[in-house]
Amino acid sequence: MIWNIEKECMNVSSLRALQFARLKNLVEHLYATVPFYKVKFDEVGVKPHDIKSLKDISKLPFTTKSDLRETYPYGLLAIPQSKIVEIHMSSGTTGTPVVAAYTAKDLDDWAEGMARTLSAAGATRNDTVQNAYGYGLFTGGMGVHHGARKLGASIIPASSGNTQKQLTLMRDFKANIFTCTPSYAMYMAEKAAELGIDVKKLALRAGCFGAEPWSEGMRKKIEESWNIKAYDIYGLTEITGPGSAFECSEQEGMHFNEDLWYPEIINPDTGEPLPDGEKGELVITTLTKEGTPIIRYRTRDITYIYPEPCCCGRTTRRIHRLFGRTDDLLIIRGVNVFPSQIENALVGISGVEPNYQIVVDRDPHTHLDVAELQVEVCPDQFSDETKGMESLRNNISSVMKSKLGILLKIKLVEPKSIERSTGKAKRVIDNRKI
Ligand code: DLL
Repeated sequence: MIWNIEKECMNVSSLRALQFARLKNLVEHLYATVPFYKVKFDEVGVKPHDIKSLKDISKLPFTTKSDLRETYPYGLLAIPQSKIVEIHMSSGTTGTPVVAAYTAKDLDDWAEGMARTLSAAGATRNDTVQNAYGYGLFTGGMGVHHGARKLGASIIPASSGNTQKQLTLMRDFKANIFTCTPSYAMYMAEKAAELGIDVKKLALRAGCFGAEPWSEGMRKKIEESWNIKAYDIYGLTEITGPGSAFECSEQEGMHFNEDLWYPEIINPDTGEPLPDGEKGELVITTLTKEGTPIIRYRTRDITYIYPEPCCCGRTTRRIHRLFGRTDDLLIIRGVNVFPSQIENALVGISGVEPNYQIVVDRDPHTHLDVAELQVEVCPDQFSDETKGMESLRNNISSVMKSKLGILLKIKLVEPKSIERSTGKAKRVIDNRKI
């Protein structure tokens, strides 16, 4: 269902006019009020009056993660601090955290993006949404929460973890929609089977999954295990958390809420803008954000924008399911591979679970990369019999070779031995960087 027909199905030229008006406002405001942006604009010699059309956005400088880190905590605030009502942050596991500060109006826009997302997955005010994204500084929990409030649904703010209780809540409160990372959805299904709970008999119809890379193969697996429709949803702390883009019932790419957040695709090596249909790095500008607005944020996420409109009736452009992040790209002996490609190949192989980890090392003598794919064998297939395990290993190796073009060392591991995640799963251990 379409939550906001006026905005989501807007005539394209009116949408472009709205985006331009918002961009112009933003640029003028930031140049006048945020010293960080004034310096950046002056460095590239661009003034607000140079932005005469939407296309001129490409004249503006990019903002990067290190810019955000260097201005921690409040260097990008574009409004008096007294107007800030909520603060979120990235986990900061790889350095200084990145801060996003919201005014009441920003929260309303975020809720709008998330209400559109939930509505597209079929949620209505009569439904119960069980939210198993983590609550706290992470944007997943609160983002879905604000959106479900706006939608008028009943929310179970379960947060992540406590899996047995999650399943009890789902059953007792007859949740219709649930939200969490795809890897947690898989883990929950596994736990339910252990506890003898048939999740297919629950009242669930759909789930909104995101916050980490996942594949079409994984979608099918989740849909089958739970007997639901599984929707891909996208967002990031720096821009707004979940709600930036979402799938509709066509499940053919994610509609970008582009009246609020403007997407571009650029060549990650040159920074040149790419036309719709071409794959590159997603760059996002917040068009209405008051607290910590961002111009041309380099997400490092790789995707393309569909050149043709969706048949659902929405006019907002769609981004393709994410291929991966520029910083997650594994270059193994010169071949480029994203972890989600490995996952997609893996889910088609019988006898193994889609629980995996890739360990990459560099041989100290040959200086060549060595990648080991650790895969869990299904409980009913696991045995001490070497022959059976050997043929499974060979099968995985040849599927990887033919689908990805790389030779991986395959290590079969015991069922349930790879650590489960209730949030974002860690799929890659790259020892080359250490
Ligand atoms: O993960 C926001 C979010 C929460 C999105 C809940 C969807 C659902 P961060 O922790 O800042 O924010 O991580 C953002 O996660 O740049 C992508 O690399 C990745 N990501 C998010 N959604 C998807 C997705 C949240 N659907 C980073 N597919 C982004 C693949 C995703 N990767």
